[in-house]
Amino acid sequence: MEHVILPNDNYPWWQRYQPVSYQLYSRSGTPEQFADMVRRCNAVGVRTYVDAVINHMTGLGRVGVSYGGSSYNGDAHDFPGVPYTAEHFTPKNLCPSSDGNVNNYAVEENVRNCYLVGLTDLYGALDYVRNAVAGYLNNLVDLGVAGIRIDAAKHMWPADIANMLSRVKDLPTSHGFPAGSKLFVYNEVIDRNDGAVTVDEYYDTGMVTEFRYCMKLAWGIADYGQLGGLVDYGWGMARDDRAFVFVDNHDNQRGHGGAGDVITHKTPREYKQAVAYMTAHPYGFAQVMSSYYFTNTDEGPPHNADWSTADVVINADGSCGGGWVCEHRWNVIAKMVRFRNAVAGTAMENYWNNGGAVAFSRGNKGFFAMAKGGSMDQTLSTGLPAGTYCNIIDSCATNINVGSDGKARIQINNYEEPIVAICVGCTA
Ligand code: AAO
Repeated sequence: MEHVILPNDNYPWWQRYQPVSYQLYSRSGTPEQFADMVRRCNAVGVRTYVDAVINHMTGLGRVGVSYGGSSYNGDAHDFPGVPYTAEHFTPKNLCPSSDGNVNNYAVEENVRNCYLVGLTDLYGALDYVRNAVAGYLNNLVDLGVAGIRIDAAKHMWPADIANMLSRVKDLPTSHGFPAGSKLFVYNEVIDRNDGAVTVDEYYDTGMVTEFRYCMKLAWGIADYGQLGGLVDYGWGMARDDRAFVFVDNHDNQRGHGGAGDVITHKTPREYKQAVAYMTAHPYGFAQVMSSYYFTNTDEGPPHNADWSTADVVINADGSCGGGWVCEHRWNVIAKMVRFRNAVAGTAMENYWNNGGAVAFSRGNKGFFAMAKGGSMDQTLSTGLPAGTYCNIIDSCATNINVGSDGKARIQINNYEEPIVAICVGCTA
């Protein structure tokens, strides 16, 4: 959507989190360009989901005109592009903090009725606001968008989100969705057992971000012995069918929300192991991150001379250039997505972990092994039917023979990509 433009801060990435209107103009282009992208992606089976910022509008003090021509004035709560005026923002008397900002995560009303880092908080209880947000979401649905991330859902009342979503229509069959398909929704709720708001409150409005997972996975990659305890329901981690998991996200990879103990593309060897373990493991709905390189944590994406977002450069070998990391194109990560799809719906079995290497099967469809130091040699139960399989990670350069007892000798000798993944029906 249209958002603030901040030249004095060199157009930081977080401009986008200060909405001005629901017109689809942004630093990435025009509504027509967006609609064209979504249409072309749907045509080749790639779905689009949108980061929907519906908790708030711009920060206080932000004044200007956005990409589509809509003006904004944060202090006056004036956003004619929607339009929203002062009456559409959460009444001050509902926020229990002294300065009007979120400053006490132990108090539910503070988290949900106050201004998150000074961002003007929409009053989601109003029919007018619910309708305006639903209008935005329905426009996305009409264009063929398949899902949304609800930004700062933690700062919205679940009942308000539920009401907004109840006004959203089914996905259009004209874009290839089966009749009756619903918008895919995940709620951004940072819950690290340290506040009044917990992820389970959002199970009725979609999936929930599981930030404890980033931290526990980082601990596990540092010390394989801890990988066995990755999912800890005693810790309040989200139900398996609601958990939205990821190794890192755009905030915690650069020290914003929920940072600390997170593995990122900046340590590629560890990152590949973390993504491999996440994609091999059955817990939750897994998101693969795709980033751009940065040195300054406010720095926006690669840009053109006018600061609009630059195109992604695709090199001859399929990797990205021009400042784009494209983790999703890294060999291990792309291959492990194939593995995850091949074993979908199966349980984790035959779990084995000696503190330096880990292995498990996924039903009778796949088997995964990973060695922290780069090498292992173990005979293990694979859960697979007898036969010859090949390691998809090294593009089938090595074969693995599973005997009639389901066991196989698993050897790893690869420092950079110390992973074996075999699956029924998988080839190079
Ligand atoms: C910018 C400027 C501000 C200015 C504001 C308004 O930086 O100085 O006041 O504009 O003019 C992004 C940027 C912000 C930026 C904003 C708007 O990150 O810097 O502000 O755009 O342009 C909380 C929220 C969570 C939020 C996160 C950043 O709960 O929803 O803060 N994430 C989303 C987006 C994010 C975006 C926004 C929301 C706003 O993903 O990119 O902001 O649209 C605790 C709490 C968390 C809380 C964090 C950070 O977390 O539990 O709920 O997240 O603190 O305040 C340990 C703890 C963990 C703790 C964490 C702190 O890990 O275990 O619980 O430390 O990092």
